[in-house]
Amino acid sequence: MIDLRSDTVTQPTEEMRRAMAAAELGDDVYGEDPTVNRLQEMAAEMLGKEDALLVTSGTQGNQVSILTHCPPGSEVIIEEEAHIFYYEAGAASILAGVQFRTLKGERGAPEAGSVRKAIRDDNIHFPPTALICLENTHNRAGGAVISLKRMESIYELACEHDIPVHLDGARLFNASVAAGVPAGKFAACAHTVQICLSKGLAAPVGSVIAGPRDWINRARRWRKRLGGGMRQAGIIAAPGIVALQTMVERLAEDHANARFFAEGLAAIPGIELNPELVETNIIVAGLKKISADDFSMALRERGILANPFSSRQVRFVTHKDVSRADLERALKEINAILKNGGI
Ligand code: TLP
Repeated sequence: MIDLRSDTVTQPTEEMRRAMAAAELGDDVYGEDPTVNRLQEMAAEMLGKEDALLVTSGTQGNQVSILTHCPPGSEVIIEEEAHIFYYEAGAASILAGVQFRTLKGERGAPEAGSVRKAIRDDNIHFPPTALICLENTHNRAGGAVISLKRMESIYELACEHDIPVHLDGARLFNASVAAGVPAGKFAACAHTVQICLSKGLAAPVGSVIAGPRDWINRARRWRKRLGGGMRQAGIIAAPGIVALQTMVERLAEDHANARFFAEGLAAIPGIELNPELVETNIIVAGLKKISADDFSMALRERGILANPFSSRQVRFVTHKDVSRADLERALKEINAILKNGGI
């Protein structure tokens, strides 16, 4: 199977497996796991934040962040297709008791002007605005990179209004490598940030949230409440360290492969796609004559996995476990499927 459903499917490297076996461990609920502590220090430094915290997943990292930032009954400003709003099963409304104010984005990025308009005045009728969320790269915008300039303008505005910014940086290193901007520069446009170790960086489990020290201390209690206080978690942190040390620059290969694949797809009649818009490792292709469900099923029969993205769109994600040769084969199969008038 050529698995293009997500970069979450990546297998850990041999070095990661060795690091897991050799990891020095302790009970992390007591703060005594030296490997977890090392990962947290490393992530905080890379992101230019005071402190960091290992969490079980990107979703847990985002939710712990919202819980730590927002009182119940407050409002979160967010782009309308952001993962936190679109794909986290309504967690923030159940857990934190917040409501979302969604904004239209331009390739995932709301305009600073629309963010300004969405910030609530102090009025007894209104929920107070407690948080602004950004996502970089933006998943449903096809892995689009939100420019540093756009992030800076939103951050500046948020600071003027004393509202914190949380960055869902599940794929922040993809943005960093694609834009040639250090991750810390993007992270500097947010008070808190979540990064995933288990996507393109290929660690098996885990995310890290980073921010001010007192905020991380409060977040640690929320993580505990959600059952995310893990014990000998160095087993998970060890491959995370290898991921941060060895897998970041490699993301450029995924981006080059994605562009190659997008160009191949765009040349196939029946596919609608502008390869120039593929900036990182996510490709969203439009289908002219077949539904996404039927197309995904036909792909599966030919040994290729991809996720439907909407009724007429399919998402492909490149990662370390798909090669250029795999993508060439996938293009041949897709050509054959669409030549047969669909199936
Ligand atoms: N995204 C997954 C699915 O949930 C859609 C994927 O395959 O892309 N933020 C962003 C921007 C994400 O893309 C994801 C995962 C998360 C957060 C959540 O991370 P996990 O899966 O670790 O909870």
